[in-house]
Amino acid sequence: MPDGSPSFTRPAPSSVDTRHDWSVAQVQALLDLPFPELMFQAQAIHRATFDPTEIQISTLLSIKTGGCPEDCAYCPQSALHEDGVKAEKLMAVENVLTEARKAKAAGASRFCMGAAWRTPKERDMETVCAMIEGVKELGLETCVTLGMLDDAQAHRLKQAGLDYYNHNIDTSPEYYGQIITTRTYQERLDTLSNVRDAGINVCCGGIVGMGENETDRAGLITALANMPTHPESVPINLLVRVEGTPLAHADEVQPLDFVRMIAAARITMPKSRVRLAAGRENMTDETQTLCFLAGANSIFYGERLLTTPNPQAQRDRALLDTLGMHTTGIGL
Ligand code: SAM
Ligand code: DTB
Ligand code: SF4
Repeated sequence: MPDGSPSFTRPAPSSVDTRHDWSVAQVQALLDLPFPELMFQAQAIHRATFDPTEIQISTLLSIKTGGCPEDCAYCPQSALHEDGVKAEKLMAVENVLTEARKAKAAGASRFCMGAAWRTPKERDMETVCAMIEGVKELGLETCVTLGMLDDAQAHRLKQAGLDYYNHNIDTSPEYYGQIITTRTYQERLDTLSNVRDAGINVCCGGIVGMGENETDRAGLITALANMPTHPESVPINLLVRVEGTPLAHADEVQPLDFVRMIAAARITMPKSRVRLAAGRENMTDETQTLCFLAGANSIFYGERLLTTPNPQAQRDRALLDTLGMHTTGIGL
């Protein structure tokens, strides 16, 4: 805390219990708590493990856009959906570094590079490793999301200096088959264990608003919370409904139901960074604030996610200022 800042109540970190044996019913019971009780529990845990006024910011860049062979129903980058996203080639390393410099100047602490691949090809791995090395040299944390990885690919990324790998389980094991048919849940878990075994931090979360029921929402949190090691970063995305994708007209999520998901992630994964990820463009400042109060302490920062808009940096700065919140590392 900077000098002169007000102090805030924080229980001792030792009081936080990290469990990996949640039942879906227990997580469901959390989601069903009276809202004030759920928020109190989430805040108590948040304050024991983190500074509740601090937020980590990551900037995303799509280094290879569109033309993806997978059929993820939510995704505008699948070649199987007619949504206007055109397939592009992998970006040149220098152009990626130019974007990373801009992100650093704007105050991001982590730079996340996403590619619309099922799995990276050999020659692409070389280019991506050069990007990771270059971004690291700028003093930013690195994250990539490239699809499925085998053991050797994970080790190669680690050698290049990769800090985080993002690979989401997206939804509950039961609902997964309604959303993706070209890649199994088990294949996702295998990639995650290859990443973990290579010593790379794991970024893994899911999406709310894909037509899943309440049990599926509890199932998503349970699957994340019961991983042998909790993911260091847990992105909770609100579906960005893109015209032309099969989920373009999915039912809207009630804002407080989304806040409940953030709180459940915070309570079950006390030491993880919970990210209020995609979907902020269509959220009020008040909903975002409730997400921060529920324990979200990371956001994507910058005008674009991968292919869809994210709030303007100025709006985010104004919101954080209003709330008296500050960012990790380099300030905004
Ligand atoms: N192709 C790689 C993969 O799927 O593993 C990496 C990129 S993919 C776009 C990364 C994640 O973005 C997906 O797993 C999904 O959780 C999220 N995502 C994609 N489209 C989204 C949307 N319309 N709304 C919210 N999240 C989305
Ligand atoms: C994650 O969980 N969300 C990000 C990131 N990881 C790669 C992606 C959100 C994508 C939203 C739709 C788009 O912009 O294409
Ligand atoms: Fe491809 Fe990833 Fe989009 Fe699925 S989420 S279609 S794998 S880019």
